Amino acid sequence: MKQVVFRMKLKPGCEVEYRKRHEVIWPELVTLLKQNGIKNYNIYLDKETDTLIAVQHVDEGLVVNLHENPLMLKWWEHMADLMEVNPGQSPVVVDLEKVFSMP
Ligand code: RM4
Repeated sequence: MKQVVFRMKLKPGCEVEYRKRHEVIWPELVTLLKQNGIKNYNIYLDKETDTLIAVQHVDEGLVVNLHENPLMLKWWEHMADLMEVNPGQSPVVVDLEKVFSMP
């Protein structure tokens, strides 16, 4: 299991809707994420910069590329109006590096 941390960008003024859509996240998407080794998945918002920080625990043995998965693509399309996205509507993701850790 490894911790994966990355940032995404929310469009200004989209916090409420972003929260709403995640409060009713599609159960089938949760299943898909878990089946692909993702758990303890939390997303935090820096309101000052509209930056989303995602923290996941990932079972490396289970992770496959979800960029081709139809359900993942459908969710990204669903969220695209709220976020900074790539041409294919996946969110722009910047991996973050750990610079300090205290067990
Ligand atoms: C985020 C973004 C991520 C997805 C989570 C569930 O807004 O779309 O890619 O993994 O939702």
